[in-house]
Amino acid sequence: MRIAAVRVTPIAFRDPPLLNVWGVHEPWALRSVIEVELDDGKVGLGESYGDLETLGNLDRIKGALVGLSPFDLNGLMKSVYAVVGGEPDTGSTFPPKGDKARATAVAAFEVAFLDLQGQILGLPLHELLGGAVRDRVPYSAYLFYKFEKHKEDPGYPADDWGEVLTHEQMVGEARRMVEEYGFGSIKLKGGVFEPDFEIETLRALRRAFPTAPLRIDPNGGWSVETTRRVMPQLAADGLLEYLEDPTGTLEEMGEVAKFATMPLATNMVTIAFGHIPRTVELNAVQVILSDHHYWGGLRATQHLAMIGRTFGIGISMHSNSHMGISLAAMTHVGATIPNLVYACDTHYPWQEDEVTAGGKLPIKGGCVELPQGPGLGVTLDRDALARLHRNYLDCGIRVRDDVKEMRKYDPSWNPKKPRF
Ligand code: GKR
Ligand code: MG
Repeated sequence: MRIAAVRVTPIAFRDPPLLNVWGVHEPWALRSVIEVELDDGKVGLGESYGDLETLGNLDRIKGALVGLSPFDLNGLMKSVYAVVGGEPDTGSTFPPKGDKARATAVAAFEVAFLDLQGQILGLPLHELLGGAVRDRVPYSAYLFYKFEKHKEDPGYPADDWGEVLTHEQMVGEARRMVEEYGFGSIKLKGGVFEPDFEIETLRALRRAFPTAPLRIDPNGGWSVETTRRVMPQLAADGLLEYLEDPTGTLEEMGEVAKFATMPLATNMVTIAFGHIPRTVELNAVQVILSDHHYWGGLRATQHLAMIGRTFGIGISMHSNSHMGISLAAMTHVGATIPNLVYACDTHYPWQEDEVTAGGKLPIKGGCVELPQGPGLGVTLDRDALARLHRNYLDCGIRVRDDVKEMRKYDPSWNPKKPRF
């Protein structure tokens, strides 16, 4: 059984005007859908970023995969390494460069290869990954401050979450998330307003959800000194389960760790295996939010979890705007990681479109059940793929740019970090 064809299709799907430290989400989020087709017609699926650099790399690699066995994951690595060269890791998450670009390309195709392996063997992907230690994977309510609608008419109706710029509006957003999806943990995307304002939002959330673990993620928007100043407020009454990326560098996180009274988490400063020695040396983070899309795939995610066990670092999962192929992959691997000790992030509730057959995967009781079909357990809705690809062609966005989008609202917007 050999690979006969590989297709990479860029897609764009509706995304609400969610605020973060860089600015605001554009009306269209980009992804790519990877199809690896066998000579008997079976199709393995993957999902990755939709920026030009990632698309360029995936396109340049795909020819080299034709003729490989879908079980030949080392052959896949070799093909990727031959094309995406040996630049040093720049430490940048997006768009991925150098090592990150390689890990991103391996991941995109590895998921599709594993999907095929599962289909051939008639086994769900989590069984191929060593078996599930849980039958459902918990996710958290991922709360964003947001504008009511996009600045320019994107040609589709505004989302029905409305404006969320006050504490009360955020509690309303959280209530809806919890009611609709049953989430037990809550994460607030911060770095948007002054830390004192965002902490007041956290207190309002605490009053509304007295027992839910809370987190805040300012995406490196705070200085070490600001984090020191607000630490007593964050620590009061055990407000936070963990504090995610208050500051922007590994060294700064190491400084914060000296006075933090709760675990620190990251998806920004420890983002490659090469960062782990220094992370451990500084005791800079106690939770790594893994992301198979840039750590190098599902098996790399398991390796990361094993390293986490070695050093007493907890594992959870990071998310960007994504479709059901990614959610299925995250859920399969999440089910196999014993030390997945925190509910994972997902942007999924913010997405209205879907590219998988049967529509969006359900999130119930805050969890996604393990897909039971062979491989990933999801298949493509080809009409949806064509529609979302048409969106990509029409929307004009080729690289995500939250800064540019924010300047449509505020021409003087300066995305400098730390902001506070
Ligand atoms: O989508 O606005 C966003 C997030 O801020 C995303 O870009 C981050 O990568 O969600 C991510 C995070 O946890 O840092
Ligand atoms: Mg984060």
